[in-house]
Amino acid sequence: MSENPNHAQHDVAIIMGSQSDWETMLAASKCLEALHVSHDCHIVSAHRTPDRLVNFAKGAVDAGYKVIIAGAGGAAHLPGMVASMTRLPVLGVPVQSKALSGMDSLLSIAQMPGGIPVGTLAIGAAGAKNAGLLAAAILAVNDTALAERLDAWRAEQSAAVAEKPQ
Ligand code: RP5
Repeated sequence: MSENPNHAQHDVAIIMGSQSDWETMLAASKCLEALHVSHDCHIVSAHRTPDRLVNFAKGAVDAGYKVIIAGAGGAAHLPGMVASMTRLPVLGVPVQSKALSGMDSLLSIAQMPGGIPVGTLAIGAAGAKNAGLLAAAILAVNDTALAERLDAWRAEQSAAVAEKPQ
């Protein structure tokens, strides 16, 4: 992870509000790794590192990112604030909070006012995994090789489901 989030050239940026979010957001990174999608991961807190947030969001297009995955919990302002400062698609992952089991995160991320969209996924690791898959699907629109890898990943998933319970 580089010190300056805007130095590296990657298709996807995974950002999260805290080190404590990494356990959840790892699922997005693993998914992108499996599909060979270049990405990097950074801690960017809307509340604790506001300058880092502004630098990241305003520099994201020039840095070459095409999709941003942003995970946060509690009063989860990170995805919406990033979306307000970049035209790149932002996929928000509500991290499960201790106090309210992630309902606070979900509503904070999903209930954006009209005009600044955040694509909101499910609470927790399932949402992070799906954010990775959705980022790959967005990139696959203009990347035939990635589209084939995504199709193969999905076919493998289907093949792994038994017809009868064991
Ligand atoms: C949010 O506060 C983070 O996204 C995290 O989910 C939550 C708790 O952060 P820590 O207190 O664990 O650093 O900003």
